Amino acid sequence: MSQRNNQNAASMSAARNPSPTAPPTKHRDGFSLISTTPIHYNHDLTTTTNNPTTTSFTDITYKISTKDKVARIAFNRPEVLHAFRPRTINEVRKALEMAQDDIRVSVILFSSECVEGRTNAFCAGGDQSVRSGNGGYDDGTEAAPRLRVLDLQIQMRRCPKPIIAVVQGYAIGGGHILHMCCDITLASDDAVFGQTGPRMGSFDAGYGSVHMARLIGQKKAREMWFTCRFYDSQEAVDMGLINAFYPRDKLEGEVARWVRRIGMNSPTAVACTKAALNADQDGAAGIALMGGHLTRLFYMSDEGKEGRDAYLESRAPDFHKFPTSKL
Ligand code: S0N
Repeated sequence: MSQRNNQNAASMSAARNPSPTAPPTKHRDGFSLISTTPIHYNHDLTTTTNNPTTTSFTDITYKISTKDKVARIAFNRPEVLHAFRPRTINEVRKALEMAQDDIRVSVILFSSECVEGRTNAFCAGGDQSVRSGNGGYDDGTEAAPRLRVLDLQIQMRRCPKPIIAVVQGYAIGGGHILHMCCDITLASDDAVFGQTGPRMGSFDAGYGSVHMARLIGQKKAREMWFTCRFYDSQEAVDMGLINAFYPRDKLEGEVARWVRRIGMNSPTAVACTKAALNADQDGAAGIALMGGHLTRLFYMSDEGKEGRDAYLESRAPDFHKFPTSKL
């Protein structure tokens, strides 16, 4: 077994070897034992060369690591601080669908390709240069000016796999909202977070407002939107806007640690927890998603299978002979 696998296994068994005299310590969670070796992406699905199912992506990169069970979707428009146009959003939606359906993937990273000589950014929001005469976002790829960023936000909420935003530099406007829609945000120490809508003549009356208030509280959300101030990584952690930040040169390894730990945990438990945490904000659609997980598990139970078998065998079902039916 490799040193990395040894470390990862040790991190899981750390919680299973209690000493009768050891003082309690948070390090018993084994998190610090997990390898921080950067993730190696063995499949680059950005272009059709490696991915016959799609047209090539131009505005994003899309890679997966089968070893670490992770997909990485990254904005790739550094010349505009990764601002998104309609094409960009549609590519992210496609890649997210691929990652969601890929049984080799347990965790999804949402990031950006930072390059030397350019200001770092996760995403500077909607690309203002493709705003058409009537004000809408129009890059010629849709039949009408249309930016499906709200559809993307909902897709991210409905994705059963955890999505981690990896933020370097600016996360501004609609880019800031996308990191908030991720389940977890990890940032570099040079990250900057903010909304600009009221300064630019726009706003997000959906998750960009209500989910933000759930994250950082009503007063702070109103401050962020009404003043359009920017906040650094420390301020973002302090207000609950992000989970953690690291020095830039350590970020990749620390992200790998989070990915590996989440990837070791029960996918069903993680998916059901995500659905439950979203359900109170997402109304009937959120409850339906939670119900979908329950139904999937029920179909696989003895009780669920008895209904199918009885129908196929033309007999009355006996649901009461199974331990799971004793409520
Ligand atoms: C981030 C800022 C402060 C960085 O300033 P800095 O370091 O001085 O860099 P710049 O020289 O300004 O930028 C470098 C190059 O990048 C281009 N650029 C930057 N941002 C954009 C952008 N958003 N669109 C197009 N180009 C951008 C610059 O022009 C520059 O290019 P060159 O080198 O050629 O001059 C600073 O860049 C800044 O303030 N940027 C604007 C950030 C902003 O206001 N973003 C919000 C835009 N609006 C939205 O996101 C709303 C859209 C949206 O998501 C939405 C739409 C419909 C329905 C719902 C939503 C929703 O919000 O959910």
